[in-house]
Amino acid sequence: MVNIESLFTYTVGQYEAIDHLLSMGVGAHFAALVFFFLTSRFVAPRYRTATALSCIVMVSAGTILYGQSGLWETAFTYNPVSGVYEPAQATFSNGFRYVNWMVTIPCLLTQLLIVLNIRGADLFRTATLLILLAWGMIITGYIGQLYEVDDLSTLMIWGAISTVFFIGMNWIVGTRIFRAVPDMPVTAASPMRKVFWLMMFAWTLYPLAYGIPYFEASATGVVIRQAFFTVADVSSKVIYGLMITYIAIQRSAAEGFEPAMQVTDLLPQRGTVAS
Ligand code: RET
Repeated sequence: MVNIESLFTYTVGQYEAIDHLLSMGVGAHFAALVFFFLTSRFVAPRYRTATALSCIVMVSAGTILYGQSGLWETAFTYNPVSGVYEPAQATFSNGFRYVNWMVTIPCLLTQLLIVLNIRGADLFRTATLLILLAWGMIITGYIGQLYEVDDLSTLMIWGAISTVFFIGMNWIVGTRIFRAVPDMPVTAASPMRKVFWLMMFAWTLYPLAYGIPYFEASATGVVIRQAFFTVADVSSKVIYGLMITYIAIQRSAAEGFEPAMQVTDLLPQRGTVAS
C-alpha cells in the first residue's frame, strides 16, 4: 500500500534532509551497539540482560533504518529538467517500521522491568501484559496507516483504537516505575524518573508522525514526519538504552559488584592511600 511519501516531489534540500536523517539513525544505532557491547561487563549479571536487550534493539533498528534509507534512495529519482526528485519505480513505505516495533518494543519494555528489579512470576506476568498491549497498539496502527492516502477517517479511527492500547501500556509503565523508585539507590532513582519522562516524550512522537497525513499532507509534512521518526528512534532506543545501562551500573555498584564500583568511583583507586 502507498504511503503519502510516494505522492509528492521533493526539492533537493527536502530529499537530502530525509536521506541524511535516515543515515544518521543507522549510524547512531550501530555506534551505540558497540558502546553497549563494551560496557556490559560493568553491569552485574543480575541486570546484564537489560544491556543485552539494548544490543538486540540496536541491531534490529539499525538494520531496518538501513533498509529505509536504501528504499528512500530507490523510491525517487532526480529529474534534471524540473530540478526535483520524483517518485520512481519502488514505493516508499513506513510499514517496515511497524513490523520492526513488534520485536523492539517488547525488548525495550522488558529491559525496563529488569532494571526495576521486577523478577520471577511478576516479571513474566507484567512483561506479558505490556507486550500484548504493545502488539495491540502496533497491529491496529499498522492497519490504520494502510489507509493514509485513501481514507483519512479510517486512519484516525484505527489511530484512536491504537491510542487506547498506548494509554494502557503507559499507565502500567508509570505505576511500576514510580512504585519502584523509593526502594532504589539514590544514584539510580533520579535517572529512573527521567526515563519515564523520556519515554513519554519519545513515544508520543510516533503517533504524531502517524497523524501527519491528516494534518499536513505535503512534501514538508513528509520531512516533518521523518524528522519525528528519527528523533523518536534515537531517544526511545539509543538515549533510553544509555540511561538503562547507567541505572544498571549504579544498581550493580550499590550492590557491591566490583567492576561497577570501579567505574562509578565507589572503590578507592589502586595505589591511593585512604587517610
Ligand atoms: C501508532 C498508531 C497511532 C497511535 C499510536 C501509535 C503508537 C506508536 C508508538 C510506537 C513506539 C515505537 C517504539 C519503537 C522502538 O523501537 C502505532 C503510531 C499511539 C508508541 C518505542
